[in-house]
Amino acid sequence: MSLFSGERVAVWGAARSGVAAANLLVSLGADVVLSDVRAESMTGPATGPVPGLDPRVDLRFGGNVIDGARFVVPSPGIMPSAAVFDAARRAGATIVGEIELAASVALAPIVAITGTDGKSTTTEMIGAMSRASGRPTVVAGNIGVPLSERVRDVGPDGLIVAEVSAFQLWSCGRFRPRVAVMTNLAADHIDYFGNDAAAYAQAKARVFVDQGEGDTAILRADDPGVMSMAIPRGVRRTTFGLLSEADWVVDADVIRRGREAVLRADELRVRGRHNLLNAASALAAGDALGLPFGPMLDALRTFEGLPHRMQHVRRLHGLTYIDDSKATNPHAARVGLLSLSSSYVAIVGGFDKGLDQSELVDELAARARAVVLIGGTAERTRLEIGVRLPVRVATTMEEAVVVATALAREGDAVVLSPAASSFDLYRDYHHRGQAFQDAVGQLSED
Ligand code: UMA
Repeated sequence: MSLFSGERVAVWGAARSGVAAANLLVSLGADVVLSDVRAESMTGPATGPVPGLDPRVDLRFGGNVIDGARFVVPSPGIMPSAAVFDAARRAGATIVGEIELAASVALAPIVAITGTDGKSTTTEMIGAMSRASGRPTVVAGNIGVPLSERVRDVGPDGLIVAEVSAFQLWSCGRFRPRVAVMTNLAADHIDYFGNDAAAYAQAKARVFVDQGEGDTAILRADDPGVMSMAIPRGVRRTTFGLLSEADWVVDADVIRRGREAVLRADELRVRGRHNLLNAASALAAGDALGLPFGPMLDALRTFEGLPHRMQHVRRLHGLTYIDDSKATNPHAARVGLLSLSSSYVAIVGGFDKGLDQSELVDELAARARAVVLIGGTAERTRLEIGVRLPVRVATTMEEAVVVATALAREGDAVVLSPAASSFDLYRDYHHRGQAFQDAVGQLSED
């Protein structure tokens, strides 16, 4: 019987995670109230206010409610500083993270992938390796499909590959993945954590806290922030990265396990050293999970990369258009730009999370032909770049693409490399990437 059977549970946020959590809880016999700060009139479809919601859920709008609940499951988009958390604690309710809830009913082992950059690619790589080995596989979590929605789709012979974000981890009381991968730790989302970078790092490190005997922690060897995270006694530590003493070493153009070369960069369809690092951590995870080596390598060799992650969009008049909308922080944007072999014009900007962009600006100054700025970070970035290279400001994506095209020279790439969240102008990074691809599609052949 589940911990939640017969209990009153409040779920906050009636979007993807909240609906999936509410449905799962109802199926476990909980009495569920789902609430959202939105006004009811802002939801819409004729099918009902929240599509896909179990009719047994008590749905409320206009604020997040506790309403006598013993447990509260918040959506990841709700900031830890929200006053309603204090109210819940005062009322004696226990906060349960959505992934913690999902994991509590999982029959298959969970591999959790977190870190600042490369989470989604590594998650999809592990998913592909698991499928290639014939194992029933679920890929879910921050990647877009809530874990609560998919967690019961595989039995004990399967594997659950979960991308987990700091937004999802901080609220977890107990979450024990069989294998946890920490891709890296760079500055991101500090606004969400009340401008406290340590709180962000602590939320990430939460992925290891409940691990124990028989579990594995996969750590980026050349990232001091990752290597200083506390790993519980009995957990096997496996390292990957650019250091020769790592268990899985990424050299200039090859992944080695100790001294033995296992995969060359030119065998992969995805480019750049960051993708070799993603592949090395995926191999380390697959190995820890007992996946067979041959299918793992086959899956990596045919892996096409993710939409909106250095995605090749079009070639036109000697220019290559690339969509890196998924680069939602300066670190990820810089890594994408570093993987380009040509000169480029970058379209940069979005919602300002207040992150340090100095390394990105140095890369732009060193190698970009010009920069086109959009969104909330535009003015700050313009000041930081100064007179080091040509800078234009655009108000729409269409304008940004036209201006970037005019500034580029034959052989250049034109890259959407936002280095910021999309929330000021777009629903999410998919929506922003699609806007870029549509604008590129509208450029005339003549
Ligand atoms: N809301 C409240 N109270 C509040 C604030 C918001 O009720 O105080 C309501 C909003 O009105 C809205 C709902 O909560 O209806 C939004 O919830 P949400 O933002 O958690 O959105 P979901 O659709 O549930 O999406 C979440 C993740 N979103 C965030 O972390 C912001 C998705 O990650 C994830 O794919 C999805 O769950 C499924 O697991 C997106 C993301 O941007 C991709 N993640 C960040 C990132 O990758 O950088 C962490």
